Amino acid sequence: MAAQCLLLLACMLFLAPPSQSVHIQSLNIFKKSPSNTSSSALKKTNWPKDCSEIPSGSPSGVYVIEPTGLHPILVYCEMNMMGGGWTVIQRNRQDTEITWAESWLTYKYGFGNVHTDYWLGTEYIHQITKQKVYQVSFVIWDATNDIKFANYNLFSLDDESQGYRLRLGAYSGTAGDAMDSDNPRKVHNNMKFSTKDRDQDTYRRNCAYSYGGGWWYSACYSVQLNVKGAITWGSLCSRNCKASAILIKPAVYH
Ligand SMILES: [Ca+2]
Repeated sequence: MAAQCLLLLACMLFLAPPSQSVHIQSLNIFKKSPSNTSSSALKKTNWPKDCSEIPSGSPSGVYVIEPTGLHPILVYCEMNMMGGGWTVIQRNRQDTEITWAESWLTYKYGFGNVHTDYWLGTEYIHQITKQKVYQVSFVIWDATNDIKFANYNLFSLDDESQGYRLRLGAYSGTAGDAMDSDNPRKVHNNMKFSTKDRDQDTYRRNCAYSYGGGWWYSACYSVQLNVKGAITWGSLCSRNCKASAILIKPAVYH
């Protein structure tokens, strides 16, 4: 199992475009002889558990992290904006090449290109948010390409048996509190995740089938970021936002 994970990681690194580097905190793992792939050897490498464990001052880019209980995964770390240390779990652009209309299983383990537009994986997001108490920042580039923020001081996903239900804390920011609407038909906080092949929304029909991408639908949405060419954030931009990103890092308590 460990050897397979290492091989997968090596392949992912190999496939990264040469112009876009992958930052490796420790190369010790690759200095072992090929035959020495026992789990004890691999466990000596301590990858960051999320991007907040990467030293401040490091550049934004693609890094290897290993959340507790998971194999190493590639993720984009935002190290400049808002104090840095943010793990990027979603990124999309209006002219994205991916359709976002994927199955439950594809959403579970992630898809897209970690250098451009991608979904990290619902299961991986859940596993990361199990480690500590996390906050989230939804970053929205509106129809005029102005950058807006919606921050929630708590963020977690329940496990798969609970439908990856979304848990958000208190809002602050400039984009508007569109994830936590008073309208039960448009709310996203406390909703289960739905995809075209797994309807867990509160609508009599299937929101994900109708609107494409997987999301925490109710009946159906005021926010939809996982969609091709129709990114929506409440009244800020409706199907014409330029781009989005969802960033998480451990909540700071003073
Ligand atoms: Ca339904």
